[in-house]
Amino acid sequence: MRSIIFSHYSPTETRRLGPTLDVEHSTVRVLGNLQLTLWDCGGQEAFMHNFFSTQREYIFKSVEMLIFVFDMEIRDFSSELSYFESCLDAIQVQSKDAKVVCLLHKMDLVASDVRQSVVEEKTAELMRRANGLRIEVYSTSIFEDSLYRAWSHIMNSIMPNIDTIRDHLQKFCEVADVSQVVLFEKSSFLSIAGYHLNATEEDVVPYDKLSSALKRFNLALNNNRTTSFKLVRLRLNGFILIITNFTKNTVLMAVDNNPNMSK
Ligand SMILES: Nc1nc2c(ncn2[C@@H]2O[C@H](COP(=O)(O)OP(=O)(O)O)[C@@H](O)[C@H]2O)c(=O)[nH]1
Ligand SMILES: [Mg+2]
Repeated sequence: MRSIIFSHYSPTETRRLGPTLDVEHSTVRVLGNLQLTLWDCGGQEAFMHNFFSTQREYIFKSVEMLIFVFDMEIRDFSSELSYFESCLDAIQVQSKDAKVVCLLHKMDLVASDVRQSVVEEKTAELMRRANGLRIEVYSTSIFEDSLYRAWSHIMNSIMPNIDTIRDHLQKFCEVADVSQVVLFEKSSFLSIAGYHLNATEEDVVPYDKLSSALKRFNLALNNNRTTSFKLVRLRLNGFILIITNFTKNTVLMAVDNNPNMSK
């Protein structure tokens, strides 16, 4: 997930990545000067044991968000649940204000006819285990748009000033007299925020689909990863869509569902 969102890998290119051992630290820059520090903690038993004993404070102190990834390929969900509970215990002591997100990951490996019931059943079980603590659960797959839905949410909920950005987008939408605007972070294409005005629900383009489509489009344009697109303009019957570089670190999409010639 990290390689796709922050290092421009395609999903198939991640096949050559080996499993994470111990803790892999990485720092990604988003929006220019916002620094996101990711600690990717390997899930093997020996490492987990250390995280909860000798490394407990080192791992769980000063955490802003705990993201617990459940691998849907692993059949033994109950042992994963007991790790999850141990994480919750540790985080509540070491970083009591940390947000908690659970990802039901590799969802593509679950048969499509049982996916919804699997998600509902696992979400209910996680809520029970969280015992009143606020948690959010997303299903994800590196091959699907769901990856962007979950990670946009993750980024938005730890980003400062998100409400101010939303207010500005609302004003932009009104002043430019367009139906929808969405702001994307330029390197990851995660959606930061959006606003729509006088647009029916079915006219509103879902952000996760946009992020995923933009990422694929950019990868296809940009095999050597040195350039990025500057402007996309689509004019169809009763519909104009513009995606453009906006600031140094953002890309803006604007959609007008009721264009008239005077605009
Ligand atoms: N089918 C499927 N494979 C995935 C997904 N995410 C990661 N992988 C594969 O899983 C393999 C190892 O990655 P990962 O599970 O992250 O290893 P970990 O570090 O031990 O958790 C790689 O070959 C990835 O391509 C997914 O959503 N679906
Ligand atoms: Mg890994």
